[in-house]
Amino acid sequence: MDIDLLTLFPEMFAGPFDASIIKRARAAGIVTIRLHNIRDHAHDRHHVVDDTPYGGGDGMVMKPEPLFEAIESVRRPDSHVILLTPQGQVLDQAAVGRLARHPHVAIVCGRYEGVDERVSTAVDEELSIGDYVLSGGEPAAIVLVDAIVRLLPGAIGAEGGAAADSHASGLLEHPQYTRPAEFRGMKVPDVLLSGNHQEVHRWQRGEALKRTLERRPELLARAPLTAEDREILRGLGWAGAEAG
Ligand code: 6GU
Repeated sequence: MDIDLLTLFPEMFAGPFDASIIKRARAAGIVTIRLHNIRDHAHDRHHVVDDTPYGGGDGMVMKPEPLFEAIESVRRPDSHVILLTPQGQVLDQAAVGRLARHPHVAIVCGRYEGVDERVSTAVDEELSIGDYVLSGGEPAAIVLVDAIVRLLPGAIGAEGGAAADSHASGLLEHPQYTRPAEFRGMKVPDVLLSGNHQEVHRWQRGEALKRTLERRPELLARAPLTAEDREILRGLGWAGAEAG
């Protein structure tokens, strides 16, 4: 996959893209990440990329010309262009999975108090990473690139590793333990030491369901649930069996 990032602060990406899974995926040629400074597409003497808002109000707005030109400089017939803005649809794992299938993704990082509305006509999609305010789209781009890259074939060592993670199943993940079997009086559940794989699997599914019901019950409405899952959830006091 090719990823082009359009930003006023390319230096913000140096650390995150040079460590761990993204670093290895880049070294292995699984993903190519290119950084572009939007300011390079401002052609006035001072390379101005923002201006005051029509209608007044606080702060500055990103001008359309440098953004259009920056997008046009990376766009290909197979591109999917994303504008990161708090006004976008909220990212979830299903959207990440969809994005990971595009051969080329270009990501525009919004800044200041906003982006000229006409820029929405130059992109395919507007995304946010959650209902809170960041100073700009750059941290959101790091989140988005990480979530995409780990889904690319070969990016994670163990086959199917990414598929088993939290949210891939539509549920939160079951609790995890490693050695020692007892730590400061806290014991690893006996079933995990039993060696009975069927029992372990049943326990893990039950814990995933219980944890999701307790912490994120709204996820259950959209999670693919078996009849047995629904039976377990009813036993835990779930009221959504008929609705889901
Ligand atoms: Cl994409 N941008 C900004 N500025 N804030 C955000 C966001 C994006 N997603 C959540 N908050």
